[in-house]
Amino acid sequence: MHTIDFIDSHTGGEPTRVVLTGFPDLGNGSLAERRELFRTRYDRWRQAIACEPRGSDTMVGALLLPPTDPSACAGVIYFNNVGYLGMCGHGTIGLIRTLHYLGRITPGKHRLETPVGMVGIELHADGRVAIDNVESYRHAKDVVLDVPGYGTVTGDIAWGGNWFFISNDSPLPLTLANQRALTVYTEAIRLALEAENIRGADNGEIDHIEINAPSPQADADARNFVLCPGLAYDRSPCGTGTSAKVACLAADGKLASGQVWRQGGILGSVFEAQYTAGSRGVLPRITGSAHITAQGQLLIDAEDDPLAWGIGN
Ligand code: PYC
Repeated sequence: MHTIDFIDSHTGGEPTRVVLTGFPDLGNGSLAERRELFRTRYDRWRQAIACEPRGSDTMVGALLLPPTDPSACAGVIYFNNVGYLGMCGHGTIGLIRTLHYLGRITPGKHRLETPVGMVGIELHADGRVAIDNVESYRHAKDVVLDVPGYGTVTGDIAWGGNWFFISNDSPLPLTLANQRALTVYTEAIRLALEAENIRGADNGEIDHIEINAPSPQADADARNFVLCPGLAYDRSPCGTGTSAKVACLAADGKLASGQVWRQGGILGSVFEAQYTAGSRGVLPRITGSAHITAQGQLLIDAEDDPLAWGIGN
């Protein structure tokens, strides 16, 4: 029987499962190297932790690891029901909240090592977490897609720690009641990008689709609907998606350095974003809060349980 200690939290409704102990040794390489080892040798552990019956298609796992750079408070590899994420904004807010809950960090400034680079963190005394995300930039503007069943859809391609296609075109209002239809729509966009072999700057797969609309709530500047790689919608406003969005707003001259952008998600939860100029795009700061929801031990009965390693896709 394998045992894995974990803590769950949610950030604006989107869950994060921090894996504390019980994972196979991934060595001392860079986070990118350890993620590759995770992917090639231990992928079934991802499935066991993130997929049903222990997880779900919304679950983002955060494997807590020692950093290579001692100035970082931790290293992390994010994963979900279908694979691995470069960075994860809501997951980082959940992870920092978890480290605070465990008494491992106190309010103040910290650094977190991820496979796509070092991320600055500020844990506020009231529990809010600000992330100085990786440099974010727009790669392509006004990309026109022919999306079967929907017609022409125009959007930008931007990096915020993951690759995003960001559009204001929606056949329906962005409400929770429409989430199934919005999921089908955004999946059709993803398939159209794939069919036309449209990819990110580094040939990276554009595996997040973000639709934006004017906000129906007074405390946000816009509302989004974000389709994640595992085909679940992000319950939060999506930290990396907000970073990519801010990069596009900055590139269009619609958001000045230091100005606050309040990004609402489909549940009405809000992330605050602002940026300073970077060499290629913007250096975004995303602020949000998370809440602890569970602490426990996952059990993997590899001898006896035919679904011990989870239900993969
Ligand atoms: O908050 O960056 C994010 C994120 C990515 C996928 C789900 N949430």
